[in-house]
Amino acid sequence: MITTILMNFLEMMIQNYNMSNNIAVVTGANGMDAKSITHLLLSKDYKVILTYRRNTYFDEEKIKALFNEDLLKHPKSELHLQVCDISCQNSVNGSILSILKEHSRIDELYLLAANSHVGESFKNKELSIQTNGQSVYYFLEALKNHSPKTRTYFAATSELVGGIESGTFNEDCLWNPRSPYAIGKALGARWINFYRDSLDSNLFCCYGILFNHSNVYRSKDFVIRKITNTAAKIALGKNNELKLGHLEWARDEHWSDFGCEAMWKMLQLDEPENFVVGNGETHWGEEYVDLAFGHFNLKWQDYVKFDDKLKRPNEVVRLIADSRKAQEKLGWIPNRITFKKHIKMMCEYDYQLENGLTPSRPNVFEL
Ligand code: F7E
Repeated sequence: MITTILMNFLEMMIQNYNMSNNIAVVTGANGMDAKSITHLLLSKDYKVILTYRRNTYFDEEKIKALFNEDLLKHPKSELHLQVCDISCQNSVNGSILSILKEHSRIDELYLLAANSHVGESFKNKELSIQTNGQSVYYFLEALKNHSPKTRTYFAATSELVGGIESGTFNEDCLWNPRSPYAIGKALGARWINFYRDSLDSNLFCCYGILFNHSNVYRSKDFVIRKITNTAAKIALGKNNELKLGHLEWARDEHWSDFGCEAMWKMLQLDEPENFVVGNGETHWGEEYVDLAFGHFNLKWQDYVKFDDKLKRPNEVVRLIADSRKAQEKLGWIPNRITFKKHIKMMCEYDYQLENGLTPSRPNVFEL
């Protein structure tokens, strides 16, 4: 009798386990990509656990409010927050253990937290290596010991490339990291390969070399948002100049939600592989300012001023992706919106925001 009851109970547990939604942990709750992929995962009925570093700038209620609509639309989805300092091995290990204790398993882990400002990394070299590189080791070691079935995505970066004078960049090209940020990311990517290929771990883990990407969650210290936001302020008479380091840079820029879709697709493959993700077209700094100021019928030459203090000691000039592998194996589609439309959507959002309104995030999957 007791055996039958126990058997039934076990069967029920197994059934519940299999039927419950996928569980994903996403690091870096304050960042653009973490917010963007959380929208995507919630729309797929995931239970998402967003991690954040406890500091004075984190507003739990504000972050949760971003996802209210997703949770209402997808009542099976769930959102949870978890404190985790990725630069500390004890904190990473403790967070993984407490998530496993509370939620029983982790199906997918998205390592997106980083010190992501390339310019700033020259001032905080060691911290950049630790958060952008060594933290990957902390997570993979914790998974190896406590959750070896978890699938992990790590956000590598086109900054590994170091700039290319001509041609495009694919998965086989040599890296030439030119900033502490990129050196950290290179280390993180090497840890991924190590834990995937080494026989005593054999984890399902991979990285994406995402070229520049942005949306309205981009923070204003990155050049694209600095441009669209300041142009909007100038159009509203709230500002009268935009200070930049220079305009001699060219970037291959896609809308962040599309890059996040590629991350998710990478973790659905049968075998883990690394991918380059980018549109395959590059735009010079002058085109960025021309389109943004042009959107408000302004001439950028009347407002843009240059300041050498905003230049980097080591500049990455031109970046352009060859994402054919992602297109073939992930079915990832580049250039779903034009660069002009990309800038326009950010300008429109910033105009409303600076005008005291509460603009909604463009959902590019519904355009
Ligand atoms: O700079 C130049 C700057 O800081 C773009 C990060 O997400 O993408 C991003 O890195 C370009 C650079 O982004 C200013 O020197 C001129 O050439 O917007 P950014 P980034 O360095 O391309 C990659 C893929 C990542 O992985 C990174 O995490 O613009 N630039 N004047 C300026 N940049 C800034 N921020 N501010 C200026 O005033």
